[in-house]
Amino acid sequence: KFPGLGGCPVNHGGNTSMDKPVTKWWPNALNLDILHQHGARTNPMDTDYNHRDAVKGLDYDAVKEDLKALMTENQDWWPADWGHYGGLMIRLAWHSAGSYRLQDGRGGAGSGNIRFAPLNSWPDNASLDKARRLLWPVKKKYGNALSWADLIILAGNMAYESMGLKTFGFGFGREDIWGPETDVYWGSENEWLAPSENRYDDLDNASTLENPLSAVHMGLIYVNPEGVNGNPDPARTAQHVRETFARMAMNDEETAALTCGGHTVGKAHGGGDHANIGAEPEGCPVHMQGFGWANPAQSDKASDNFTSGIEGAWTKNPTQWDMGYFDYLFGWEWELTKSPAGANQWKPIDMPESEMPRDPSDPTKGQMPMMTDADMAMRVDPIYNEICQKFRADPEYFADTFARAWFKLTHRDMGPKANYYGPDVPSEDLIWQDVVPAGNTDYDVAAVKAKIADSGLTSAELIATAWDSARTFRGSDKRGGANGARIRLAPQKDWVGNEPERLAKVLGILEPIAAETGASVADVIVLAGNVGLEQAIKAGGHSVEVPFTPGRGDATAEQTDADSFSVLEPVADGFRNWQKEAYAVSAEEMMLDRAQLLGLTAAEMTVLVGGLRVLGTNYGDSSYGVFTDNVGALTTDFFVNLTDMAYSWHPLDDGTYELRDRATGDVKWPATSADLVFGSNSILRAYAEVYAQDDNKEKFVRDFVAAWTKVMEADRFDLV
Ligand code: HEB
Repeated sequence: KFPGLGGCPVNHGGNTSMDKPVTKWWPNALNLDILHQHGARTNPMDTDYNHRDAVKGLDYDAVKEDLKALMTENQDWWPADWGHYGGLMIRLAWHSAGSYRLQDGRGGAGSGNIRFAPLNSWPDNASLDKARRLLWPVKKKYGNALSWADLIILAGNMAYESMGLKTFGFGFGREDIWGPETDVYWGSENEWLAPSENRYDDLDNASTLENPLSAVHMGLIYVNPEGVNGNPDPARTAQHVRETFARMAMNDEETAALTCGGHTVGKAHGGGDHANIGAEPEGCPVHMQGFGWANPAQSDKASDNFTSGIEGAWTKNPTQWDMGYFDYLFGWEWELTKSPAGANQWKPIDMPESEMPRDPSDPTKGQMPMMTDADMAMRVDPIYNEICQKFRADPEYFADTFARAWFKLTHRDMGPKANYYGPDVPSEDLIWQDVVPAGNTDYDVAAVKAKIADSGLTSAELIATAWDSARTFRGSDKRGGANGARIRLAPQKDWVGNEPERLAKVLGILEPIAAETGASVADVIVLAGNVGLEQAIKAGGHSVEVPFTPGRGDATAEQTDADSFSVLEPVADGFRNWQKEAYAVSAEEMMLDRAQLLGLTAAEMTVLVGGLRVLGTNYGDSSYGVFTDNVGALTTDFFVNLTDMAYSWHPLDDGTYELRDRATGDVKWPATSADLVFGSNSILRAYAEVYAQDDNKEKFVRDFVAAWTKVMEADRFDLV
């Protein structure tokens, strides 16, 4: 032993737990880790694993049969209510899908993220670990062909089918991730279910909920079932139901269908005492094996299951798809009461035992049904009430509206229909799928390029237009992008960020070229970018070809749900050094967010920004960050000059910066923080240095072209 080396002899120099990240000292640094999630290092599948191909090998009918059978195979460690797990499986599917939010497309069922923190441990997801353990034998049996993400939604569908609802369809295509998503902002609170005031400007105005959040509390999927901040008031709750569901792209009718159809089956679990319930899966001691919310009062009787603290079923026959929800909601008067666990809920006045649903573990006994405050909102809110009356009068209409809304809920984050596979994919096109018709591939690409080159448009105009058409893509829900050429339709053509005048001029020239050559406008816009880029590469002294794959289609206005496109509007674009107005969030954070949605790595973001600056494609032709005297040539000048100690850097009062000649003090170039961050952030600087190096001039061009092509093709789901 070396003298002086006392203390613990065990080597624990590895930073092995989450409480002391090495970067904790600088909490304001950019979190570039969000660009590097779910890589080859986390994925245990073989490198040639292809989910689409794997699904082809699945015995789909057998999976469906196994799932239906599982619904009624009781397990003593989590007994089935009335011998049927359908309600639980539907809640699992709904909570997986329900984390989706329209504003940034994040959340949703598409990745199996509910297996990981924080979602696996959200208070609102209590007991859903039981549902996944019940599904495990099916996952184990069908293996790689059946992702958890697909399985969870399919289980919800099979639950409904086994209870008598004809579902609208099912698409495979959700590939699992293997660790927590690090990019999703779920709110700033440090306390589960912290008061809603934290995330609203004005709690009486539901629309003031902080964007892009779509739940009223940290750790919840939507609204508090007991009322706003736990205070029952169905009319007030209705406003929050409306807002939170709108934030996942659901209108009033879909919202009412989902809520009523969801609670047509299953029950709430609150027979015990919340205080005795153990830790959530992520917080459990090792011997709990991630089996959370341990309940000391649990027996082999389903009536002991504890989840939300609310207790009771919503209908008389909670294992059947029927109209029972409306029969209760409108057939009885309701009064406020408390569950055995002390939760606020509503109870029917003077309901005889014969009218009640059965006790979940004893069919000889009736059990008092209940409504949550959110259910009462369906009755009390005039709009929801009217919709419910329509449903009540027309059970087929209710079933169809529900089935469609359920399909949308469980598939919306998968993007266009090209991403679904399997025999149950519905053939009907749905407006929210952002339909793009198949495009022509049979035209003379070289001839189109020649016409573009002769059009008189500058390379900067060509490149900026192509970029603008593609940059709306977001991998979160696979919406946006160049395919469909929706940039020529309302609302996109009028977005300030698209420079409507320049756009109209460019499209006025490109659209006739498309018409003459048989290429789609979408293809011509991307090709135009490539033509501009090839000119700039040549001007920079290199010859690198920009790849192109024809086949994009042109969507029509009828195929475009204009309202739901407003969320794709860029309010800032660090790649074109622009923001619509001043925001509380920094320009570089917004750039990072966009890069993450585009699926870029930090190196790709770096090479794209540095390249686009010298191409002269800044918004409004501004000179921020254009660190070159040779605008329009694709060179490494941005990086060379950013890292050159010949210049000094100076903040100005308006929030922008200047690079000055260190010797003379002369102002050389203006800059924004979205430029300077590539020199100040040590990680980005490392990439900037790579591209400033003398030996990487050509690598820079190749890397730029690769990243450019990745963005242009991010939405080419048809290319698989
Ligand atoms: Fe629901 C359950 C709430 C919506 C489906 N929910 C439940 C509960 C609660 C609630 C609290 C109980 C849990 C326990 O277990 O305890 N929800 C709610 C709210 C809302 C809702 C607040 C908003 C309005 N849901 C919903 C939807 C759906 C649903 C949308 C679908 C579609 N839920 C459901 C189900 C259930 C529930 C199925 C049952 C579960 C069992 O059975 O387990």
